[in-house]
Amino acid sequence: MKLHWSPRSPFVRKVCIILKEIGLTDEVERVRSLAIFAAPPNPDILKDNPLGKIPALITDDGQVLFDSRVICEHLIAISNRDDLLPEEARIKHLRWQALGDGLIDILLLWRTERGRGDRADPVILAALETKTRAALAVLESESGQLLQAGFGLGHVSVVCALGHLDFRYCDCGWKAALPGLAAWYAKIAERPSVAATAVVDDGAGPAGSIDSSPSFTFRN
Ligand SMILES: N[C@@H](CCC(=O)N[C@@H](CS)C(=O)NCC(=O)O)C(=O)O
Repeated sequence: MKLHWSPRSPFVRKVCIILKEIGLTDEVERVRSLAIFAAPPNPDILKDNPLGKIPALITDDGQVLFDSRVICEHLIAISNRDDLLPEEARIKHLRWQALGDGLIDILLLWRTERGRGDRADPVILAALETKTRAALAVLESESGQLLQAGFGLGHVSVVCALGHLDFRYCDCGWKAALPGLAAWYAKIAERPSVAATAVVDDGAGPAGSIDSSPSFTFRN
């Protein structure tokens, strides 16, 4: 299998966590693929994914799979790890996945908009901040359920969203403001598949030109 991959991408990390969980990490050739929303699409990615996004997985029988949701479901289906998306908790996990993935989308858009400097639209910036706070508030209110439920696809997505928040907004203070979620995150971060896939900035691409200092702070 071949995976369009980046050590910074929270969506790629979802796939990497599932690969670790099912023991297939070594079966995958990782291709460092630079995907930037506000730049011309990478032709190497476009060849496999017309949306120009990562992750995209090319399976051994030549299927090209995207996006992370489809790839994760495919990997779970070919493994014997039904517990990662159990029938009786399927909707619960898919909903958490929708929330985690949606939060990642918002955080990525927010950074892109801020990267426009003086041309950034204050209405868009404010809307993205409001949605970020709202999504995190829901996750805080559900942190007890996250803790109790067996580890699965929903957790994967939420932990990747929070990892991305830590990566790009490390000083925003969410852990002090959202103690239930922070406690769950600290526990899940010890899980081998989560620990082994921690986000790493390899410095590739023009990302350094975007101001990545936190633009918001949590207050209780
Ligand atoms: N819904 C997609 C989102 C993938 C995504 O947005 N990936 C980012 C990298 S983290 C990307 O490729 N961005 C480039 C672009 O949007 O053109 C998924 O779950 O895989």
